[in-house]
Amino acid sequence: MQRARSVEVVIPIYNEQEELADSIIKLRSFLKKNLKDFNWHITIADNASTDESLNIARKLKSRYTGVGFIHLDEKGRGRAVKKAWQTSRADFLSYMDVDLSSDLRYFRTLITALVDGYDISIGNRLMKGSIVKKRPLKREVLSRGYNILIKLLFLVHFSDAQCGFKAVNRKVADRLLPNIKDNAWFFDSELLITGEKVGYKIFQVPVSWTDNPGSTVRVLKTVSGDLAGLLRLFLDRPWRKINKV
Ligand SMILES: Nc1nc2c(ncn2[C@@H]2O[C@H](COP(=O)(O)OP(=O)(O)O)[C@@H](O)[C@H]2O)c(=O)[nH]1
Ligand SMILES: [Mg+2]
Repeated sequence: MQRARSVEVVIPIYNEQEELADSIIKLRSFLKKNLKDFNWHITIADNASTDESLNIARKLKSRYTGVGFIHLDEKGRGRAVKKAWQTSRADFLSYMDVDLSSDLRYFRTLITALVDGYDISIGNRLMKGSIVKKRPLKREVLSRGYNILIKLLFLVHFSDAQCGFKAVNRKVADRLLPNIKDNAWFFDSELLITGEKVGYKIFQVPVSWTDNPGSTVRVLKTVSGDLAGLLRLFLDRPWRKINKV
């Protein structure tokens, strides 16, 4: 019999003491029920939380099988996802936001796309078939504008760089990830732009997204980080130096 393939589900967190336990319990029972044919594991990836998050993560690890955590001192969601993916030996590496804004029922599709040969699989809130609830107009407009800019600058085909619901295969984790420089919010965009340019195949899943009002995103700071990141990629064109195989 073929060995069951393994999936790492990373939950990056920063000061999430309110939501962390409920989300992990919900996610774990979802995986138990819907990913029986995979060896799954959850990693809570905390950096720099100053609330009770780390203690809660510790308790969750000791109480539930299949749950672990890592802790980093420096902030940055990209840093946390990168470290957790690079530490894991799973066949497929995924991450999702702790607020479970993207409905879990799309998670299986995200992973089976990789089983079917895609290299990167992403949730998409802007494509036909997606459902978006309670998203503030400002975030919606910024998101659409940002993704149009990416298309114009880099002539790529994916259309939602920033949805917190993504997965990659082992090859991407081993070969592409070490070349991704951003450690904060631009990490996702850099991974996708560079990935597509290098020739990795990207699958997009239209998701059902319910916005969570407790955002950790500082919009202006994030926008300026994103624009600086786009400029860096546009000038450096790092994909020219990356070998896919
Ligand atoms: N590890 C880590 N996670 C972070 C950091 N900043 C935000 N996050 C997590 O990133 C996810 C998305 O954040 P959220 O505030 O929901 O973003 P929004 O939905 O775009 O407003 C959540 O799980 C946050 O806890 C950080 O510095 N480090
Ligand atoms: Mg959110």
